[in-house]
Amino acid sequence: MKLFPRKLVEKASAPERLVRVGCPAHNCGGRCLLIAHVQDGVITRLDTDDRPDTLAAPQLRACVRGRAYLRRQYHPDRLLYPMKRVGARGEGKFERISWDEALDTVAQQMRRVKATYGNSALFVPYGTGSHNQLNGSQTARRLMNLFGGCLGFYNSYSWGAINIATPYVYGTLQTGNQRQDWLNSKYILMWGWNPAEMRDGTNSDYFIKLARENGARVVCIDPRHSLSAASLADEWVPIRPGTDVAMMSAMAYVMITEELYDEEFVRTHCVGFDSSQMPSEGGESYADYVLGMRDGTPKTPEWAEAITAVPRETITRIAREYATCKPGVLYQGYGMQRRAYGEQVVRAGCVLAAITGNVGVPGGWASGMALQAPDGGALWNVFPLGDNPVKATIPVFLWTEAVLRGKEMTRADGIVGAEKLDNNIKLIYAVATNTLINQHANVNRSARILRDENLVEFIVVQDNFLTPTARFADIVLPTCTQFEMWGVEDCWKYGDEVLLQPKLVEPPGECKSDYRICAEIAARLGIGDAYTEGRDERAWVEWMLARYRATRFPNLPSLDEFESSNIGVYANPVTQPAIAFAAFRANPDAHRLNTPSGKIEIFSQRLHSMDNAEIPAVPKYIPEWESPFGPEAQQYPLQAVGHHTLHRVHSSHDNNDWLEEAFPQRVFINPIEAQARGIADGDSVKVYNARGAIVLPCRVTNRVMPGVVDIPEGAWWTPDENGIDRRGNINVLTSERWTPLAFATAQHTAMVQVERSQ
Ligand SMILES: Nc1nc2c(c(=O)[nH]1)N[C@H]1C(S)=C(S)[C@@H](COP(=O)(O)OP(=O)(O)OC[C@H]3O[C@@H](n4cnc5c(=O)[nH]c(N)nc54)[C@H](O)[C@@H]3O)O[C@H]1N2
Ligand SMILES: Nc1nc2c(c(=O)[nH]1)N[C@H]1C(S)=C(S)[C@@H](COP(=O)(O)OP(=O)(O)OC[C@H]3O[C@@H](n4cnc5c(=O)[nH]c(N)nc54)[C@H](O)[C@@H]3O)O[C@H]1N2
Ligand code: SF4
Ligand SMILES: [Mo]
Repeated sequence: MKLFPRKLVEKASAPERLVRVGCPAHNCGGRCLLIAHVQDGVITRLDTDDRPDTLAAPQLRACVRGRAYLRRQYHPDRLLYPMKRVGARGEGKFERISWDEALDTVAQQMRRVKATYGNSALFVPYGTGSHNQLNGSQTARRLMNLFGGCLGFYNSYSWGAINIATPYVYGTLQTGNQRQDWLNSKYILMWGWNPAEMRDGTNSDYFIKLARENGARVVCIDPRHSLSAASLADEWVPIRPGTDVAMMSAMAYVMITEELYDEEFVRTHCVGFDSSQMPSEGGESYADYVLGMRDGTPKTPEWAEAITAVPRETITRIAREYATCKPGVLYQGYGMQRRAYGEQVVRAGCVLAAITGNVGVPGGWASGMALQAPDGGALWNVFPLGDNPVKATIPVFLWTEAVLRGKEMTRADGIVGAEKLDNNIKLIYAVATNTLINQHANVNRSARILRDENLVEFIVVQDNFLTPTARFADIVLPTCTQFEMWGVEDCWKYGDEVLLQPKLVEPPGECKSDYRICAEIAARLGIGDAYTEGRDERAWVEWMLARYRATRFPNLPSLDEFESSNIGVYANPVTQPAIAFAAFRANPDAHRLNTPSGKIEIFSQRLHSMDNAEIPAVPKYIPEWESPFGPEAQQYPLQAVGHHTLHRVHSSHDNNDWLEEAFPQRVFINPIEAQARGIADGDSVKVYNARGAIVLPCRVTNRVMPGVVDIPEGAWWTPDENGIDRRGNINVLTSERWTPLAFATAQHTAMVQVERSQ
């Protein structure tokens, strides 16, 4: 297959077909509509949504990644046939084999590991490469469950701390209003939130734009002058990474001392704000913490300035604005909870929303996880996974621990569903994931662990490309893109749509869909009929449409109707945006929250009884374990953050040449730091710490604050002969240490040094 400059079809023998399809979204934060031009079995062009645009059901306009997808679809490096490893593990040497040999080997290894160790030694890692329900890691999960189960995991790399911390305050993750309601807001704090670059539901940036046109003032708090700060905000407030809780505490200090908080709402709907409403003796109330009654440190704007690098006047002004310019939204991005004490920033943001009385009102926002009211929005898994007979689950971020010392892991290591693990991970079936190497923390460590064949004995990887993870496979299986098979999808986090992803073209080489591969392995394991239930991919799509119809979309068209009308997407229009906690606000006694007190828990008795200084009962600023304030800053004085870039969906599209041209992989560094190191714009620089080193070009710019460097996450790890990564993968520098309460990733907490490189 040749790569095309513009037109793939020289002389068309059939008329062009225009098909509205869901974008092969991967885990990109959005769900959009594309118009695929199909001619002679080839997709020649991708356009975006052309349907009428309304506030209740806006167009699902595609981003650059969707529009540039053909460079991935028709990439010359697509995997075309199954391969087996011939060199050492991780060396990347493979040899073509037949599908029969590949699938027989996988089935035989699954049987062997099950017989030797038991089902709990099998593992399907977190993998978000495909969300079209019939492609992706869920297909392997169904296979494992029918085979007697495998070690499970809970939580995600995305929302690790926020998923666990939010319910401690609100008893639920459904804390978000439907986004049309943002138009009722007067003040919007985009706190570590960058929806112009990282899609957080298609159209979130658009709704913010409309809210601003409607008169809302928008402030962006981020160490980077992100595209959101540039294009959506009235003001950018740079803040030192990992210190947001200090600023939030100081804002609370201003609100308390100037009596700007909503006293009535706090009295009727919250517990633990001050000593008059503590659930038990002995605990420290939030006001006591903020005023420094016990530790002798009032959390004043002056105190916070020294920590956050935000001027005290700015902190004071923003506190006053947010407390008085109501209703207001404090939207928390997820980057700042992927950090050392990520739980604290989530709870501190929720507390500010609560004490300003912005909960349960139109134009307000409760903060926290913010799954969409009234029912949580996305369904995530419509394809039935079945029950996993193995009940033990690990926190997703601790999979390397389960490889090294699974048998020693207990509830103290975050094990849920059982008291302890009875196995180490021995077989990994990795589908649609780059988390074995690229996306997990501390790449050099993961590589060392995976190279050891005494630890994980067999690794199979299913992907479109020979990714850094696939290079560690014993067997590599080539799979379809979502244009080459049937699928269906609903929204990512926000939105009320179902998108059809019909098969448009034949796959190249010998690629098969993930569903087909798993079905063929199931047949070899004697569970083929149980796996397919007699359905092919198209029949499963009909089945899943029926499930959507039965749950959130009663008027959803049938598959035939979808196809004959060529609509591509069905939307539930949002004319009356749902407001989270509206009923609780109106009558807190009749509509108690699902917390122990039934109220908003500013102080958590459950956390208090854990008696752990790293898990305080009220949200506190805790200096991070790697920070500019610790001894490590002597050697590694810069904080490294890694934003989700327009170039990629994590590591997907790293090899897309159009996107690389638009958003080249570079480390962003402030002129002050560059000058001090003799670095000029465009220089090749080395970024390093004790865990490893990367070399990549730099961009010297004021758009990142001094003391911080930004290395967009997701670049493919490409080590040279000295083990130095030449592409710029931030995870070479990140740490495998997890957060104390959620056992979640803290990948954004990393100190580094930068120098010029040859
Ligand atoms: N283009 C694109 N969009 C995506 C994705 C993608 O890969 N590419 N991935 C999707 C997925 S799976 C997810 S989970 C989400 C992730 O969404 P997020 O986690 O919210 O995205 P990030 O870019 O990591 O972080 C958002 C912003 O937080 C800032 N930030 C980092 N540390 C701090 C801090 O300590 N304090 C403050 N105030 N700000 C900080 C970063 O500079 C960045 O601008 O994005 C989704 N959308
Ligand atoms: N340092 C740092 N690390 C991070 C993050 C961060 O912010 N900073 N973000 C984290 C977050 S939020 C997330 S969600 C994870 C994401 O981590 P992953 O879930 O690993 O996501 P991707 O890197 O996109 O890898 C998905 C893989 O699936 C493949 N793929 C695409 N379509 C298909 C298909 O149909 N079938 C199969 N079999 N394969 C397919 C792609 O080629 C790609 O290799 O990364 C996490 N890692
Ligand atoms: S946001 Fe996601 S679904 Fe939308 S066009 Fe971009 S890649 Fe596709
Ligand atoms: Mo994510």
